[in-house]
Amino acid sequence: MLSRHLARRIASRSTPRVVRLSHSLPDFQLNSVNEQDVEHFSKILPKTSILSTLAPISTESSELEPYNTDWMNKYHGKSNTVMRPRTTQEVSEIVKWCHERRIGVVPQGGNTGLVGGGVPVRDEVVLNLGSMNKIRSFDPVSGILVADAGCILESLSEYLAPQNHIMPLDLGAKGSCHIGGNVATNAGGLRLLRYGSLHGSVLGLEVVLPDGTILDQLSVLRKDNTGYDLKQLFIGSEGTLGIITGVSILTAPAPNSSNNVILALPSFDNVKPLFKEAKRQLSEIMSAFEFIDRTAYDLAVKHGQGRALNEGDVEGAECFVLVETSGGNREHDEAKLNGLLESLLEADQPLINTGVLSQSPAQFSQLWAIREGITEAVSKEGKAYKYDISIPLGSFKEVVDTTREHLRSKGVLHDGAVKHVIGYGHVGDGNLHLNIVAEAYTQEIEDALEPFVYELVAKYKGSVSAEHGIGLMKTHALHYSKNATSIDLMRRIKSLFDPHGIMNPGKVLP
Ligand code: FAD
Ligand code: 2HG
Ligand code: ZN
Repeated sequence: MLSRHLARRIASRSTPRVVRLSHSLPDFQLNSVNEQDVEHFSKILPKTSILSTLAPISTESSELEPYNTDWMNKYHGKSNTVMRPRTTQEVSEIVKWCHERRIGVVPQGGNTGLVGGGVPVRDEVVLNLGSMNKIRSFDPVSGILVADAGCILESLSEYLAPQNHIMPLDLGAKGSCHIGGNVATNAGGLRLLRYGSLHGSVLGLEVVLPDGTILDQLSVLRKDNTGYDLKQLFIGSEGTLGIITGVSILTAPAPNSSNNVILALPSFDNVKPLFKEAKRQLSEIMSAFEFIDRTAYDLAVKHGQGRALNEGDVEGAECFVLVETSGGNREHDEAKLNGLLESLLEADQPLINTGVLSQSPAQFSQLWAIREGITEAVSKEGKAYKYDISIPLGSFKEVVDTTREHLRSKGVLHDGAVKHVIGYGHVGDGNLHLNIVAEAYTQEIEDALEPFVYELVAKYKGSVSAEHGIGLMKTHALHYSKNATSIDLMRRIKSLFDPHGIMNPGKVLP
């Protein structure tokens, strides 16, 4: 018998805490903002859209703190000026001035990034896109949505719901992250298995280039084979090539029927055959296949994410898998999912111990909240070192276990240092989230983790970033996933777009 539970969906948001930046700062020579600059900015923007500790604005520095601190409270900048432009024209004029004056500019969306890319390294100005939050157009026939880059992902989903469409991406940070930030980081998330990456669903972009020029490529065409596809360069460029101000994106028809189930597995070894079987039986209706190891599940429950499964359902479980189906016919889809569950439970050597199937939209959300809430739970438990790696699915557990053993051998796995080493993530995409949860960010732990983790990833011919990007955190590790020729080309592209190096300096490129 399958048991049933209630569920609740929680959108994540930041919880400010104080920490230090443990990286050595990258070297770049740019000018600081002075009072004449602020005077000039206040001719472009209303004073209410500028926060600056300098005259004539003179804001309290504490008001700039949220823009200088990342979601994890791991990275801290020292910007004295934050601007919140409302139009592309305003962005263009600010950037033009910064280009002429050689002032660094950090594009910032919802500031939910997990690699330190959205906050300044030193005293660059922050351009927060939060006031550019209008929907420009939506065509319910083609499903193409054009929106300002500062629209919050969840607001776009809410706008689309009555029009029977959904965004092609979804992530735990949906309540805060911006569509522009999603594009800039090429965010993956929970729907990538079904709808693919933003490299496919983004149809066009409007971008302010580092000299202030507005590049209008806000196409609403599905097909356009006219030479180099420039927009692709900005997808995943993490604000280093320009500021995305508008996004044209292909949304998907809302599925008529969605179901989910959390399966408890006695052994990690069963994940791979389970994935194969789920794909075979569910075929076109399988829309997510997410992995949660036992410690990650326990942390989610401990910190109130979703609602705990019954004791009996989790007993003896080494890990969990959340399977979602989305399709067009409730009866057909439920019959398929029930068929899968029955065959799994009735097998001679069952791959699962039990399954918890949602029975209502509320329960559906409650199950998702366990998986989506792990990041929030981890941040409540301690300070997290986060590695979002692409490796072969069969090696997920090995990587988590090897890392834990390595930390033990280095003497940092004990009370007062590393508390947990956990693994979870997007099995369907081969993307493991390896989180090391510690009491504090310390050099000793960082030295024990790096380059160890990156070398482990290289051993599996994986990627050091499956979805969160390089930001400030991984510039020194880029070479594990990109060869010298690729990095050289990246540098040349960067200097073509941004010869003075003002756009998000110190990020992505080593
Ligand atoms: P920010 O954090 O503000 O910025 C991120 C980077 O993009 C920075 O380099 C910044 O300079 C640049 N940038 C932002 N806006 C623009 C712009 N308009 N133009 C140019 N550059 C810009 N990521 C995933 O991929 N998958 C997940 O499932 C996922 N889940 C998450 C869950 C939680 C709880 C949290 C906190 C984060 C999660 N993330 C995930 C990471 C993060 O949310 C995503 O990377 C998100 O896309 C960042 O959007 P943002 O608006 O917050 O960008
Ligand atoms: C997720 O898949 C996000 O939940 C966040 O990408 C992962 O916090 C993390 O490490
Ligand atoms: Zn993820």
